[in-house]
Amino acid sequence: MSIEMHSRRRFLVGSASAATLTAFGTGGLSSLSAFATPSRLSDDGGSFVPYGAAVRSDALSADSSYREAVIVNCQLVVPESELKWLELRPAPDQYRFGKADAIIDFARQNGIRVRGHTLAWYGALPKWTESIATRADAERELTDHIETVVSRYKGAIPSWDVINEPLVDWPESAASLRPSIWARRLGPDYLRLALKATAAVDADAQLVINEYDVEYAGARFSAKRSALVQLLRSLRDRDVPLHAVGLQAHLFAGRTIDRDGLQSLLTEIKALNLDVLITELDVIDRELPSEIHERDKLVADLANQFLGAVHEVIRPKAILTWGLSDRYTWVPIYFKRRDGMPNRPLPLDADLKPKPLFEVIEQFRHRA
Ligand code: 9MR
Repeated sequence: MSIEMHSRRRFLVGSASAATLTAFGTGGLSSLSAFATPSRLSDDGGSFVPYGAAVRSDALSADSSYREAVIVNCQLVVPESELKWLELRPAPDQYRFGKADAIIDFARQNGIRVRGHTLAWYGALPKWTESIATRADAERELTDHIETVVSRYKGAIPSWDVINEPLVDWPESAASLRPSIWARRLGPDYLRLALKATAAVDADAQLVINEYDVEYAGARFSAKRSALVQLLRSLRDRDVPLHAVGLQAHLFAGRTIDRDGLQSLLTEIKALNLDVLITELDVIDRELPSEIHERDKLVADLANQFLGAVHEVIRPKAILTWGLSDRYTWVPIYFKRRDGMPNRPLPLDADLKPKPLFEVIEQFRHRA
């Protein structure tokens, strides 16, 4: 077994009950000492799975009821965009940390843990990265970025989606990588480089590969599962540090969850001694009926089916939804409803009231 084994590392549930309301974004972090609070993943023997959500810095700063809902409900947060290259790297020689710092400051002041998303992805890259021309330049840019960002947040971000969405939609094998600047210039080696660079800076960080479309029935999705397993094995065989797989779980109402396929994937992941996190759960409700009670129930049922299948094989180390409230969700960008009604993909409705999906997540968090 050559993958570093860090399954003992768990998210320690933050003391959200001791949360205090603090101003958001009032100057951000003045110095790195602000990150001194120990927040590494540690062995808490936790009796329940921490819940968290992707958060937006602009909404945290402008919307106090949303901010309160995050404090009350989340043990974990992940910046929805603020740690992506597009936000952090306006120019090759420039880093812009203000928005990410503000989220981390908010989390720290409220006893909430932070996950980092994401270091090596094909998406949300600034235009200038397209001009990275050589292998050596790509290696230098990727490594410098990881060293700068991960060291800045060492101790404050104990878990990173180092790699996001590495595989194409219908992969033939683990070699079917999405054509990003990293894959084009460095080939599959970009995965190893990114993971090793992260581990070199923060040996205690939980390193995660985050992927989507691994839960459904159909040839495309089973190809994705096989390629992902192959990819994980090849990293293990080359001693690449990796601790967990993130299942995004953007669940499409209208697609069928392949219970057996998903469970075989999880069994393979478990056999590799990797942990599992649910990282971006939400339910894309475009195809669901208009009536709200019925729709909310179907949304909850789908999540229940998915989490039930996962839980029979492995207890996830965390459950995060991609947003907390229907007030702030990415879903309508791509999946607007045809009846013109707002999407309802998340645990709290647009008035921040809990929906049946919230109860489903609560049940799984407390299941042994
Ligand atoms: O929700 C995010 C949206 O606000 C951003 O515009 C977009 C591009 O950065 O990314 C969305 O988040 C994605 C995440 O980073 C990776 N998995 C899919 C998420 C939804 O598209």
